[in-house]
Amino acid sequence: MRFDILTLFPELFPAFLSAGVTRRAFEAPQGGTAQVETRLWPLRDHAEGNYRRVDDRPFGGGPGMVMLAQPLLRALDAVRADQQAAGRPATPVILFSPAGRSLTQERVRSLARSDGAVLICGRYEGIDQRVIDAKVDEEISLGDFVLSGGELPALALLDAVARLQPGVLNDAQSHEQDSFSDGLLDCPHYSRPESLAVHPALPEQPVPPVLLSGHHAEIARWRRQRQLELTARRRPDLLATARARGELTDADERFLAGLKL
Ligand code: 9WO
Repeated sequence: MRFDILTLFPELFPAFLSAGVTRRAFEAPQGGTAQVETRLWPLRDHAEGNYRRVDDRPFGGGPGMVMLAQPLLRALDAVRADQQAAGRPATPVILFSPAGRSLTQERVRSLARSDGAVLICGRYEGIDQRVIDAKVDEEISLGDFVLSGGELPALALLDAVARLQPGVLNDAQSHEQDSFSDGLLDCPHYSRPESLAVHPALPEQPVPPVLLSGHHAEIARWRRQRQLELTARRRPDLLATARARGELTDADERFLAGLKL
């Protein structure tokens, strides 16, 4: 799969793509191709004139600048020509914007099984609307907040896709990477030491004893119950969805019925 990334700031990407467990997905093995190929398309390379302008003032006036349409259109043409020349399929064009639909793990899973996408990272006050109307297939939001550019959302999407590639998470985790696919929030995690001084004036904080018991069935039950409790308290909407999808067992329902929220 291939992600073509249109950005004014290509230098933001390499450090992220070469760090952590996802690096395995982004880096090509000797003489091979990466599971998640990324190609950066620096938009300034597609700007015209000695000044290589990529922004201009908004028609109608007002503060800030607008990202010019023409460098974006030329870069998109270059991506399509590259896809055609390589015999690769044309992939959907995605723009990151608070006006888009919220990114979900379901959309991440579908992208992780796809041929990839063309990611447009906007800057300034926004991109010329005519590019969105003519070329953008999908607008994706990460939430109701505003950033100064679409690069971080693009990296977030790439990270979410990369961790679903075979071999990125270990096999023990590979069912757990689906811990969102059972639609519930994750359980809490603990490690050494067994008793932790969090502050001199407070008693030491022990790990929940069941986790030290060695009773694997009890540990699994405790974890499931913490997932159910946390999801019921914080995200009752997710619990309702899991229930509607038939993902809650009778034991889950009995536990939830006994919870005082
Ligand atoms: C900004 C914006 C604000 C309110 C309603 C719609 C909007 N669209 C954009 C937009 O496309 N902005 C461009 C990308 C240019 C300015 C920086 N950009 C951006 C993307 N800021 N914040 C995001 C973003 C993307 C996904 N999820 C959260 C925020």
